[in-house]
Amino acid sequence: MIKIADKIAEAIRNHRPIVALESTIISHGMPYPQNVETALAVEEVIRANGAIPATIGIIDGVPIIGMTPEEISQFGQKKGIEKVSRRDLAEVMANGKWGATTVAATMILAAKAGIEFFVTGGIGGVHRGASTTFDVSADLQELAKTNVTVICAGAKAILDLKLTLEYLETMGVPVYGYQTEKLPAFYTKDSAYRVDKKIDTPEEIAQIIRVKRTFPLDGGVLVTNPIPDEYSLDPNLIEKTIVAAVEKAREKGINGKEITPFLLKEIANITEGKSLDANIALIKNNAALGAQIAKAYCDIRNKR
Ligand code: PSU
Ligand code: MN
Repeated sequence: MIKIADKIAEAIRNHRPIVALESTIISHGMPYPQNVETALAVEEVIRANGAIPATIGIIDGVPIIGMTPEEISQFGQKKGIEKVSRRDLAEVMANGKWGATTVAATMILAAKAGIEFFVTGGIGGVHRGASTTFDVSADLQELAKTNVTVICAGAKAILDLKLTLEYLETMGVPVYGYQTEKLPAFYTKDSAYRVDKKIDTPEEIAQIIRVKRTFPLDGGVLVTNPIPDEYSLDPNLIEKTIVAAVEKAREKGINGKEITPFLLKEIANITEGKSLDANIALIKNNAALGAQIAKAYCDIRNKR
């Protein structure tokens, strides 16, 4: 029921390092044409760092593992593509629709294809005000149960980072900081919160994942990678922007799956594109690290 591109299928057979990429960031996370340019550039960064990229999305009801550049380009321009998380997967497939996969849905499809690493910008989490709205992204549940390592720049401060960390701890998901002890907050290098452990090299992360997988201990791993210094935005400005965006969403009564894309667009508008530049820079940065971790992991596994 899924289509794996020939190149990816061959790489899986030969135990080569593969890095999955999501498609919600293309259709809902960035405007055209930056979305397509970024998606293709991120694939290039992964190749340059010794791994094979596999962008995942749903076309005419079929999950594609390893979209072609043409498919990515169509994805970035087509209007009305549905955002697909775990809940939406079967319906979109059954009805032959196009679907943009979130972190949760991309993890599911990657795992089914046998891909163990996945790079994105930011994960979903526990939203501000979740004690009354109950808005907790399905990404967190997926990290709890699906055997994929997700490399990201932390979570946007549109979320309640403290509650997000508590939730991940409860669900048994380790949160590692790449060369940092503080949880990166997407647009900013750090936050007030500590990660579970600082890790300094891709090899060190690969060793831990190797133990987790051979033991085995089910579930995901979260690697958080700070945005490069030169792109890091002013934390006060970001906080003000986010408070304004969250307030506007509340006034407009936006909720459910619409809220994250709405907040992302609002923030891009308020910061006049600065947030978009930051977003592009951090995902490329994550792609390099993700490829290095995938490669280090394959080196360990293939040695035995
Ligand atoms: N956070 C970002 N950029 C994104 C997303 C989250 O900074 O593009 C997307 C991802 O695809 C993530 C999804 O999996 O939003 C989470 O949506 P929700 O909160 O509805 O689960
Ligand atoms: Mn939600």
